[in-house]
Amino acid sequence: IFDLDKDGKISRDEFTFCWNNWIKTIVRPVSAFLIIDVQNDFISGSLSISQCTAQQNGADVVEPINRLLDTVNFDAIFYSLDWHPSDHVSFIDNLPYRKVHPSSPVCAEEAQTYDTVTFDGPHLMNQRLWPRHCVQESWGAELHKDLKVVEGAVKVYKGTNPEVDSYSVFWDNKKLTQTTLNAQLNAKGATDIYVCGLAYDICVGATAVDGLSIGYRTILIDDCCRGVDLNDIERTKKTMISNHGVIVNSDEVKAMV
Ligand code: VGL
Ligand code: ZN
Repeated sequence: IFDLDKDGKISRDEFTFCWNNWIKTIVRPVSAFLIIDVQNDFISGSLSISQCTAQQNGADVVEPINRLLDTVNFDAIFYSLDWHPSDHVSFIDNLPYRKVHPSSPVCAEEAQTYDTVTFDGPHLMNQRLWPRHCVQESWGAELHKDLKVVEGAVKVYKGTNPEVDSYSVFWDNKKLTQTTLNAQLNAKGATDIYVCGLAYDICVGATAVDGLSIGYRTILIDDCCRGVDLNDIERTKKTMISNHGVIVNSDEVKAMV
């Protein structure tokens, strides 16, 4: 019944027709757009990813994200914000106030920004050290001024516990506490989450992988992400694919939603 192309595949037009007229009416996907941490500090502030090994420009995500907000009819829209208290465990300048365990790969005296140390405490915890960034209410924690903030969208704040970092927008890194994201997705009946933002290999990757493990159909929008390290970005994509995630470009999204 289908016109197949020469590789025996259904053509894109035909697929779009089937998707819109038959599949969607049966599956009834409910889409949520998750825009992760498009904040000043990651773009031009203290943790600017342009200074990291991948040397990417975080501001590049603003235009394609705005275009999606203008053109795609998502059922729900979420913005996450990295939102740290001043004494946050991930800030390298707070290291003197914390206890590094003897088993740490790097000792407190030698630790440099981007190193991972093992903190002592109720439980041992590996933590990468970052420059002070996204401090609550500071300019660095604000969303980029050109990013469209849609009326009715939900903001989710993470990394608010001084004792534990939070890369995923669902969970802190120790999986001790959840943010409100999952409950709010459930409240809206979301089945499909479209994930993008900063940083690709840190918070975007962690959120997308958690989304898959919770059971959302999870779509990573490649050209709306920028990251810290090219190898880690590749690793993130492989993990997504091996967990049945989908990676697309923003020009493909309109036909999927
Ligand atoms: C992030 C490093 C530290 C991120 C947050 O949003 O990707 N990266 N805190
Ligand atoms: Zn952070």
